[in-house]
Amino acid sequence: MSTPSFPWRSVTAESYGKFECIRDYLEIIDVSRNKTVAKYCQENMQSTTTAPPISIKGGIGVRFVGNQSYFEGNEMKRHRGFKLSYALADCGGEIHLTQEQLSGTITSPGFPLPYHNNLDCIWNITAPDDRIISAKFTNVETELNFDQCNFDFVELYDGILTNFTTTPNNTKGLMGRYCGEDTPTDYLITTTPNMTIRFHSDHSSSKNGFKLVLTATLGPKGGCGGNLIATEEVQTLTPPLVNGKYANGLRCLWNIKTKDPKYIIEMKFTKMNIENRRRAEDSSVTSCYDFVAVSFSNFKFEEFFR
Ligand SMILES: [Ca+2]
Repeated sequence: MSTPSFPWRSVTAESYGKFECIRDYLEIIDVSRNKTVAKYCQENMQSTTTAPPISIKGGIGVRFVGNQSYFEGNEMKRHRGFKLSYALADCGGEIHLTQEQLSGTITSPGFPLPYHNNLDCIWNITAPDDRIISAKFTNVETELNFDQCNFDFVELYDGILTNFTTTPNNTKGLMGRYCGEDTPTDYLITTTPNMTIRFHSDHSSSKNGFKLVLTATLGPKGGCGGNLIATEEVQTLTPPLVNGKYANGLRCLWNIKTKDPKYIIEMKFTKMNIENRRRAEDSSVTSCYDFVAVSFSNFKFEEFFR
């Protein structure tokens, strides 16, 4: 992905390419297709100094042509040229969540630029041994196939996959396959400290891709979440505590039930000491950095976890 930055004046992005560059210009070439994808010069850049980012699969050719000035003869040019940045867009890799860095994000290559065709990106995610991994999408926008979601899709697996095949039928440990334009509200959580994520695109048609947030949380074995049974005896519930304080990066979900549905569960908070800060200036619970939420069983509880 490259982001050319120009000292020149330019018109809006929509106008790029409408003018023939007849004097000095910069040309961006998709090497594998041997095709010019953008051409920039003073004639087609008049009101902005930056051009939209570009995502190219394979090699990028950059051609800069400085012709003799019409008005300046052989004198030094008065213009400063251009500056662009470039980097590989990750298509898979190893992600190690640690005690110091308990969360991370994964996106389709070049997100939010449209992804390329014929991709098969595999990410292996590991967390500390006492943790499990939760994943929550913030964006999904891929080509939609209603039947099996098998054109372009994102798959999440519980565990590190071995003997991974590139066919879209590997269901061992599969927690979910996603495609289309509805961002899922699911809160996907592994049973192990490992997760595998696969992004696949077929030979044609692409959209903007996906972004998801990963968190290495504690699991039910660590006192974070699980199924509880309410009895006539009063029981207490707290988050997992270390030296009397809860840890960072937790996503705990408890389900409290009765053995017989005719009973009613009574609950009350007896202590509350939770970080008193919000992400933004609004009053919703989900804007809090740390929070506890209580819901009935038919409530979309997953939406609380980001
Ligand atoms: Ca496609």
